[in-house]
Amino acid sequence: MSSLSTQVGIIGAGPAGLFLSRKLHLLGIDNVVLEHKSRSYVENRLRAGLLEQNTTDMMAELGVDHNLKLKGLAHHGVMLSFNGDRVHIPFEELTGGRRITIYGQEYVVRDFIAKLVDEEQRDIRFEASALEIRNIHAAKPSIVFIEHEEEKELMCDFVVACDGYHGIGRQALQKDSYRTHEIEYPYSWLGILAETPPSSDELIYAFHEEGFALLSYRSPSLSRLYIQVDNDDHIDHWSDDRIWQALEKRLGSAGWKLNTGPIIQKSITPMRSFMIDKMQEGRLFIAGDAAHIVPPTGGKGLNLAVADIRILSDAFERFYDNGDTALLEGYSNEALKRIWRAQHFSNFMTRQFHRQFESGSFEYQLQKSQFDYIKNSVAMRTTIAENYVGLKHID
Ligand code: RFL
Ligand code: PHB
Repeated sequence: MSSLSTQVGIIGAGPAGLFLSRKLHLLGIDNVVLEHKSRSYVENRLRAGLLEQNTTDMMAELGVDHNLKLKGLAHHGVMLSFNGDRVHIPFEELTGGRRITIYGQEYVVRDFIAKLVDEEQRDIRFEASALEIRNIHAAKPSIVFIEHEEEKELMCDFVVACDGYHGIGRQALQKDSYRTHEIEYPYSWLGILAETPPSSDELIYAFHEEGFALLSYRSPSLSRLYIQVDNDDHIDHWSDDRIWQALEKRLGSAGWKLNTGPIIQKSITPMRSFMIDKMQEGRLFIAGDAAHIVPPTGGKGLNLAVADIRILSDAFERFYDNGDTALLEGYSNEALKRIWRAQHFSNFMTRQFHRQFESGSFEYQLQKSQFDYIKNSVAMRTTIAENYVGLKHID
C-alpha cells in the first residue's frame, strides 16, 4: 500500500473540513483533505443558507470573504407567524448590532475550494474515500483510503473527522466511552429553490394548522422555501402547484402576496436532533455534523461546525507552537457548551413552529400561548434574537 504523510489528516470537504484546512494552512500546519464525493457534487449540494456573524467573521479572517461581501445579503431581522398573526424580531436593536447573513452553503463551499485548490494548489483529494482510521492512541495515527481504485495510507500526527453524519469518524471512538442523544421528529422538510424574487425582505418562520413553512432566499431573484411534510411522504406527491398552494396558505397574512415561479430543485429532509457527548479520543477529533445534527429550524448546523473548527484550530495552534496539549484535551468540553445551546434553541424553534398536535389540544394551546408571549414580551424577543444571531462567547 502506498503511503504519504502530513501533520493533520482531515476527512471530509464540507464546511468543517474546508474551514479547518484553510485555518491550519494559515498557521503553517500541513494538512491533507480526503473527500469521497466529486468536486462538482460537493459544490452543488444545496443545504444551509444562514450564516451567523461568528461564521462570516471567520470567513473574513481566513481571507475567503470576497464573494460573501459582494453577494451575501445582510439579514436584519426575522418574522415569526402563527396562523397568519405575525411578530417581527429586529436583531440589531435587540442584540447590540449583531446580524445574520444569507449566503448559500454551496457558495461558501465553492469559495473555499476555489481558494484552496485553484489559487493555492493545496492537497484536497476528491473521490478519495476514507475506509479506516488506525492507531488513534499511538503517536502516528493514519487514515486508510481508496483513490483511483488504489488503497493508500495517510500517516498523520492527528486525524480530524469532518465527515458528516454518515461518516466513519464517529465509529472509531470506543463504543461505551460516550453517550448518544437522539430525537427523530415526526415530520420532514420539503425544500425548494425557485426562480422568483423573495416575497419578503426578511425570513418568515410560520406555524400553520396545516404545518410549518419557511420563506428564505438565496439572491434577489432566487427564493428558498420549505414546508413541513410527513416522514413517509414522497416528493412525487407534491406537484409544483400543490407546493405553491401550501406555501401561500401557511405563510399568508392579510395584505401579503407570495411570488411564485419555476421550481428548479426540490428534495425532502428528515428532521432530527443528534449528538455524542465526547468528540475526541487519543489523536482523533470529531467535528461538525459528524458529532452533532440539529434540526434546521434554528439555522445552526453549519455555524456549529465552524464554531467547532475555531476551538480545534486554536488548540492545534497552541500544540504546534509549544507542545501544550491542554486545549486539545479541552476541545470536547469547550465545543459541547455551544452545541447544547444550539440543540436547545433548534429544538425550541422546531417544536414551536411545527404542527404536531390537534388544534385546541393542551400542547397546541402551549404553542399558541408561547407565541402570544413572544408578541408581548421584549425579554422573549431578545432571547430569540440573541440565540438566532448566535452568542459571541459561551462560558
Ligand atoms: P457535511 O457538509 O456533511 O460534510 C461532510 C463531508 O464528508 C464527506 N465524507 C467523506 N469523505 C471521505 N471519506 C469518507 N468516508 C467520508 N464520509 C463522508 C461527505 O461527502 C461530505 O462532503 O458536514 P460538515 O462539514 O460538518 O457541515 C455541516 C453542514 O453541512 C450542516 O450542518 C448544515 O448544512 C445544516 N443546515 C443549516 N446549517 C446552518 O448553519 N444554517 C442553515 O440555514 C441550515 N439550513 C441545513 C439547513 C441542513 C439542511 N439539510 C439538507 C440537512 C437546511 C437543510 C435543508
Ligand atoms: C435556508 O435559507 O436554507 C435556511 C434558512 C433558515 C433556516 C434553515 C434554512 O432556519
